[in-house]
Amino acid sequence: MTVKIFDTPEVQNFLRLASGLEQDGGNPRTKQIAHRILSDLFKTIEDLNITSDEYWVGVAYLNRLGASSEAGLLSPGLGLDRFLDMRMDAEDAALGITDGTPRTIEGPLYVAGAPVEQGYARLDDGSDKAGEILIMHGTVYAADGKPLAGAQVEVWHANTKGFYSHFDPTGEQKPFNMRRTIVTDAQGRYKFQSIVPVGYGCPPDGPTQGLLNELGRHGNRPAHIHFFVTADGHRKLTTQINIDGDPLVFDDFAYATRDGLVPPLVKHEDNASIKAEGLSCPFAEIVFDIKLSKLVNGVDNQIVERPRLAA
Ligand code: MBD
Ligand code: FE
Repeated sequence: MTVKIFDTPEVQNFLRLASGLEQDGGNPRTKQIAHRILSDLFKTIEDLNITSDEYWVGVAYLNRLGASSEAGLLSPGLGLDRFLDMRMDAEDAALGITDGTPRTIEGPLYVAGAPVEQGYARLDDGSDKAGEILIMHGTVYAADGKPLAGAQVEVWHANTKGFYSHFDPTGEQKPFNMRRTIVTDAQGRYKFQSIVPVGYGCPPDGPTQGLLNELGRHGNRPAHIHFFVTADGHRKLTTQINIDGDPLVFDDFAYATRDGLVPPLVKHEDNASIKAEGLSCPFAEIVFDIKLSKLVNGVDNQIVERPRLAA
């Protein structure tokens, strides 16, 4: 049976009541958002004739999502992180801000407090024996095109199992393994040695993968490396590069791949190159320059504050 009650004064008044709009106190912005989301949900229930059984499946799902701390994982999986980026890109376009390295999503696995190094850092502790050595370097440029000395390049990535330190279910990684803050040298350069990461997969038995299964979607990301880049007078850049050649480069469950963020990965097997890096075996090299954008009317108009783990 299909009944239509959403547009009745009774239901419309009820929505205002449940959202606190008929009360003093509370937070007006929260009331506004709650009223809109609740209204859209009521309407969805009515339009799609969602049954009570289906509804309670959803409530149980939310409890599982929270209990497993996967809300920050489902969010990029459903494209919400990407949508927030699309909105920031559109804002930039409206302001005429078009150059600079493209932003892409932060993801849920950053940890504040990584060791700080000058110019160069070794990111991995050598314990991941399956790893191919990676040398990555580049120059950070100011909005005026000049190299930026003293910029902070925060970098974090997964190991060869696709696991991040501080979130590794095997417990194998030491704190801050494959996480560093590198301060650019006098020529604006950063450089690090690490291992080539492997792509991330959602926990197979978790609620995020569970919903993706219902949608007929996979929950995998191509191999990638995350960056925050900050410098005086500039907006913080949140971005990632993908490892070129990963079959999922343009099939990322979190939709973070962007043109300009898939730099070539060059394999070096000749002795001269190996020696020049002070290494003793073949390695992969990625060169990636970064260009920041300047503050807007003196402020970072797109800084994102969110709860983040600090260790
Ligand atoms: C990741 O490593 C990641 O970067 C994102 C966006 C989601 C899940 C795992
Ligand atoms: Fe990641």
